[in-house]
Amino acid sequence: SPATILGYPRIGRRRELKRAVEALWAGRTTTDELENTAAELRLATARHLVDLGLDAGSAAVPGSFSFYDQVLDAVALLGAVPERFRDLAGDGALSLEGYFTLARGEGGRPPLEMTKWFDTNYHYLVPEIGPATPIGFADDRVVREFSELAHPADGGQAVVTRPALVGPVTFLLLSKPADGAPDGFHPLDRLDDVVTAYAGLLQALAAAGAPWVQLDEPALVTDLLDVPFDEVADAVRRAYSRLATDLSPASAGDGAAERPAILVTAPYGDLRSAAGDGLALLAGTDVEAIGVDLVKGAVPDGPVPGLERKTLVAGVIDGHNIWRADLDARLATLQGLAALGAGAVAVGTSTSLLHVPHDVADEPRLDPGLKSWLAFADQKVTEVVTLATGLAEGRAAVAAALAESSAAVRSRAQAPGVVVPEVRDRTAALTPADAERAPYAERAAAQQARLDLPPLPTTTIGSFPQTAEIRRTRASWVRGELSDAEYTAAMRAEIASTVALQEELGLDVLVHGEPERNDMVQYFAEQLDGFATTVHGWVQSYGSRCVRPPILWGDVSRPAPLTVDWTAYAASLTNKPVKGMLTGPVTILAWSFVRDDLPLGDTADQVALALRDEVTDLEEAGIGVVQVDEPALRELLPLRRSAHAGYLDWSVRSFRLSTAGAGTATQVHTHLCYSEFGQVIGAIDGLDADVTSVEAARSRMEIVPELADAGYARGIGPGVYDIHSPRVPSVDEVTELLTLAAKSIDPRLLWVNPDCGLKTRAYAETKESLRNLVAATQSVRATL
Ligand code: THG
Ligand code: ZN
Repeated sequence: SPATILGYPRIGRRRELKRAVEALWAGRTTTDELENTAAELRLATARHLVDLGLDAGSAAVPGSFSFYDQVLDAVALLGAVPERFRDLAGDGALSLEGYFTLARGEGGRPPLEMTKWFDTNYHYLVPEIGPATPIGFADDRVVREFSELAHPADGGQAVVTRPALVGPVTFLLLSKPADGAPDGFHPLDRLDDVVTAYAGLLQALAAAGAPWVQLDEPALVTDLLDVPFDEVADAVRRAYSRLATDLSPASAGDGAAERPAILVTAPYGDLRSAAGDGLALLAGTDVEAIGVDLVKGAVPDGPVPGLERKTLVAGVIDGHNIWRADLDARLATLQGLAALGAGAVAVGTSTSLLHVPHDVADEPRLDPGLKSWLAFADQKVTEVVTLATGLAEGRAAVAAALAESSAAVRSRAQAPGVVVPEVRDRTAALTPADAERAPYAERAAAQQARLDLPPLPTTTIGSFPQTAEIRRTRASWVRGELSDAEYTAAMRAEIASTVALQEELGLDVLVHGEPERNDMVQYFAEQLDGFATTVHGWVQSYGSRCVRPPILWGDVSRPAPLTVDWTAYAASLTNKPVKGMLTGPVTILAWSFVRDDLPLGDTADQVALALRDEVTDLEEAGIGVVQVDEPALRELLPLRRSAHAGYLDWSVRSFRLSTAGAGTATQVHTHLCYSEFGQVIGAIDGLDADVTSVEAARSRMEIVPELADAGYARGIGPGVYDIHSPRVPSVDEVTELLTLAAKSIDPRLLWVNPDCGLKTRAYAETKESLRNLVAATQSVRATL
């Protein structure tokens, strides 16, 4: 039985691609050099996957490379370039530089918008499609990448890959209408053009000798794209009837193949929903193989008509998390699939391995016990290969590997720290009252009496610019070149200068600036029991940017205060209120690898209680304002609507648990970003924070009336300037936005702050922008 994976990390084991791409952007290399580096990386990766056991000759190795993003790759393939960038696509195809310009913008031309990819921490670029957007088979990069590995120039091991692309239906469902598109236009209206272009690509791949192509259609597992299932189903039937039925397949055997065999995958969830059955839909097309996610999804236990003519690629190995699989159980699942009546079963991953780091063996500092429970991308390839052998040849053929896997699963279940009775007792004893604070009116009065803030109080979201010097200082401390005392002194100096700057600017609620934090989740994970962090466990977040998600492996508790010293130091330097800064439980889970042996809601409660103790300690240190950030509240929203209520219940409860220990006179803030609030607007109110700051500048405050309509009537800080670019907003601009916001909500509830933290900004523009923010606030205050 064949083994395959749906995709492999492309950033490189030591982030080679990140470095090469950023070197081009910095002008240190040429596009030719970057193309060479990328080609070497692709060849080495393909051969590495063959060494790990994937077949070299039968398209088991996916061609899943991307310079930046797979959705942007589809834009380039189609030449679907937005009007403002049209000059970059001479005869239809974008140059590599043009490709990066779409991703990064240039001068007055904003880049494509970036947004979350399904329920992951990966971000894709949103295509802009209108009635007149050019769409064709504009770029044969995919074919060249196939040929380069099938006929390597060095004469070494050839690898017949399976080019993996975003499918035509998902591409259009993730697109937004281009500026100027008429009302009622939907990108899906361009399906026929996109399919014609994909048909051209498939013909070119067939001519180059590609036996298989992979088209990813995760749009089939979500209800969140606001297109009814019937319309999606119609699009899938039309697309695959043209690609699979109308083009003659390789298997026709008459030597006139117009296309490779087609694998359509549906990663990230369940194909079946209340609205319709995506598995039956795909089984009714003429594609040769269907990839299903058997980690997040399930399949029926009886025959599916049409499947007898297809291969089912059973995604039994989790591409989105890092736990070593229980191979015995997985093999049983695979054997049970016989009831479906598929023509053949292949073993695969549930999603691309893009979301996990390369190799556990690269983590010498991880505890050996923990290490034995983990599978990163390379270990997952081995798991897939083992299961395929077991399925084909029987359990006995892989008995040793099964035994080893079972032993790891058992050792994990029994290991100290995985279940900590005191932690379990504490969550078991929770009652609804633990998530309740006094009524808002009472809190607001007590907080105003304590803080004595002016109308339209000004503040920032928490982080101040992370200068190269701050990063260097932290790095030398981590390497042991700087003593703890030297490090503390350096951070305190930074905090002192940040506090002085805020006083000089005239801000009302100050922050310490977070110079000591690397990442807003990793910083907490490094200090909490139950988490481990990695050295090389980088995962692509967007473009060349990566994160190292911590591993949440055991019951969570807080051995010592996390932030109190830094915050209290800042407070000692000023008479103004200083806001303590914490990351909320949902975001800590969303940006970590979470355990699979405890419901997420239970884990969230454990994290919430650790944070709750931190809030208490901050209060005891005299801190009167505490912000608990939840930028990822929307990210974990389940893809199926039927699961929303359950998710919102535990996520909101855990946030409230983390904050409800605060006294009535302590002001609780929260911060949310990434604008897509629509689907969680009720939950924002449910968080019961005294003040909520949100990203709003680019959407011109439209969230303010939306929140007001949803009944939100506590403090609200709609961001008045976009921190994602170095542009300094003028006093007039900020004044206008504030005036606009004050029209749709009681001005007494309004706060003034930037859209998000200032970590990625430089001091020059930060100072100027905040100065304008304060000036605008003063002029609007005068009108109240
Ligand atoms: N932390 C984590 N996840 C996130 C964000 C975060 N997901 C959403 C959003 N923020 C993604 N944004 C970024 C922004 C910057 C970087 C990564 C994700 C980044 N990374 C550095 C890099 O790749 O060069 C490495 C970081 C480091 O040196 O520690 O700049 O804030 N978890
Ligand atoms: Zn933010």
